[in-house]
Amino acid sequence: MLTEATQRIDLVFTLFDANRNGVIEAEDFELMSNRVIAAAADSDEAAKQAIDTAFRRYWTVLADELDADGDGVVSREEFAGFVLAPELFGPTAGEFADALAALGDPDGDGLIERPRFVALMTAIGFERANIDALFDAFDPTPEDRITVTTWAAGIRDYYAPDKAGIPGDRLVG
Ligand SMILES: [Ca+2]
Ligand SMILES: [Ca+2]
Repeated sequence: MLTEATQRIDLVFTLFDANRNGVIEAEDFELMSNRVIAAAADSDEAAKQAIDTAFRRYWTVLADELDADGDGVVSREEFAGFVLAPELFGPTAGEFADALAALGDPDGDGLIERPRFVALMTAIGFERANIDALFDAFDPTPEDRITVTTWAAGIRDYYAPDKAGIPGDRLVG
């Protein structure tokens, strides 16, 4: 496990605890889902449904794998299992990545404009300066757009324990 990956995991816990009560639970994922969908009001219903499904599945997998004492919430200590077994979340993160990237491209041209990217990432809970640094790391076009596939791949890398020096590290710090 690389230090960069551990730092990303810490950030993930803080992000997932959307209602800031110190544990991760179903309500946190409902909050994130609602905020992200609100930030993508002009996306079609299928894309909104897909991201809502992805958020729900993410919580279900998280609870199944990490809620060791079965109290229905994942504590910071229990979340350490995320660090030990990130491969458990690969497929879930992949589905989430595809759904989120699709939500960022309502006109279906395969490109995501910076304002859209900022709106979605802000809704999830990231800081503006880090969001811009990440977007820049994805090597935007002269029109200040990135491709959907670049973003989806970036989200997958973010959850990979053996990756360092990736664009997602711009979100840490
Ligand atoms: Ca919470
Ligand atoms: Ca628990």
